[in-house]
Amino acid sequence: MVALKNKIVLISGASSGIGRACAERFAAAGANLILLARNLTKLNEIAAALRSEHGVKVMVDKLDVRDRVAVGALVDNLPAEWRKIDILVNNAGLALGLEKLHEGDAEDWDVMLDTNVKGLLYLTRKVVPIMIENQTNGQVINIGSTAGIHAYAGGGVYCATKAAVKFISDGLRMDVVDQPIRVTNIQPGMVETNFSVIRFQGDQAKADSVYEGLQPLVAEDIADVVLYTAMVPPHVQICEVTVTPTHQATGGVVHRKKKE
Ligand code: 8X3
Repeated sequence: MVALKNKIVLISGASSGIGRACAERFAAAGANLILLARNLTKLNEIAAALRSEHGVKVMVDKLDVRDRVAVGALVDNLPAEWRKIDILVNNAGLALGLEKLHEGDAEDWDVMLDTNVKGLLYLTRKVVPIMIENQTNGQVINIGSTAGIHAYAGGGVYCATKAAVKFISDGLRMDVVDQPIRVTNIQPGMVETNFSVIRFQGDQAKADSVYEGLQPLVAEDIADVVLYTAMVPPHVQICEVTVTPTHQATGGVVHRKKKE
């Protein structure tokens, strides 16, 4: 396995959930981190904790990946010591609403498509050329979803964004096949983070009901898979990983324990 000490890992959406758990796992492995998210206060707190706990270097920046100009400026203005990005974790993403498509909110669609698809594209477009320039076994690790494999009712647009992540990953893998760069799409099923709370605009009871009667994954379960993916030898490419809780077979096929 490859040591991650002193590697540079850029993580989008790093202030919570899977992104934050990835930051913790990579820091524990000795990697230096560029953490990006909209919430700079949270990022600063996380960075301070990781620096003191693991002695790694952490750079933070406020970034909304939907802002193409800001993404470009951030990458273009990275100090030289931070420019040699080894691993890009495209994690920023969200689901909004669970209405029927014909009753859905077009503004929610814009946010999901702009963040999950276009934001991922903007960052990838800026970072992959650096990896090619450096020829240092770069890795792009995208956080897709089981929602990108099977659609579910009320999730049409969200599922479409995650299907896009799958096909962007597959297309990029072909485009860099002549380069020492690996591309991975990790497709988690149900992970209990703030994902459902955000989807239901802060309605905690509704969010809790998503995971009722089964043990969902936690963010660290996915971060462990991300870390493993980042540690395989340079001749190994993990193309796709699907991870679900034991009692979730596919998107909608779940077994829930009945309440006593
Ligand atoms: C999250 C998986 O099934 O909750 O991407 O949409 S699901």
